[in-house]
Amino acid sequence: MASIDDDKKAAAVAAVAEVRDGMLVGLGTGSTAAFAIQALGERVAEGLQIRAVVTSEASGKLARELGIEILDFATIAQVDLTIDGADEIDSRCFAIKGAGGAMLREKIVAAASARMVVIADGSKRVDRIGAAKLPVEVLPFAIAYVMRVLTDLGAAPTVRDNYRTDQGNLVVDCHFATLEDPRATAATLAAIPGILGHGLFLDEVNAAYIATNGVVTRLER
Ligand code: ABF
Repeated sequence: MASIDDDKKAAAVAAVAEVRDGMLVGLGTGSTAAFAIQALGERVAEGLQIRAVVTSEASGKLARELGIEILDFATIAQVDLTIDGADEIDSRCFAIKGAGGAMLREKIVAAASARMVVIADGSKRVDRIGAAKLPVEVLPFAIAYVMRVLTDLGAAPTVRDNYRTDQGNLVVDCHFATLEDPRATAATLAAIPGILGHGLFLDEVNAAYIATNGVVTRLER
């Protein structure tokens, strides 16, 4: 029987097979994305010609160690293919991301990408997203106000302990009693001053590779 790590790796390798010479690739964050960076590094060592942008300092460090050329995303308007993990993914290719805290950069890189694929082991596959904590990135200046608004919305917010994002901001983990209308929730969160981003990915994900007991399934939007 395949382990969780075997499944993460299998999903990652399947997604990395989409990468072609000349592409600009977006690299996600987290342990599953790290398997993709590893697999991409192996292909680069074999001669694949690509360049990449990263969604976190940690992924940048790993990619550079593997010989992948990393560009400054601030100079990049469009990415060909982004490969990233998730905390939950459903059959609509709706995802909750951000347990790793990098969802703001992940959202920006995903939005800039012609194609974005999520990679995950089977534990992340759900009927409908909503059980996982929904993280939001908050400007420290606004934290007391944002916590009041999120509490009033019934989001049961908690500030992540001893944590700052790569941008120096706070992460607040939320849990809504229901996420029946994720688009409405996304719009509500996006409209709160001081919230800089959130982990609901509703239109960004084009496809997902999900591995369960060594068998990879592809969801296409
Ligand atoms: C990133 O890392 C995040 O969006 C997501 O929260 C997390 C998944 O981590 P892992 O692959 O380690 O479960 O993709």
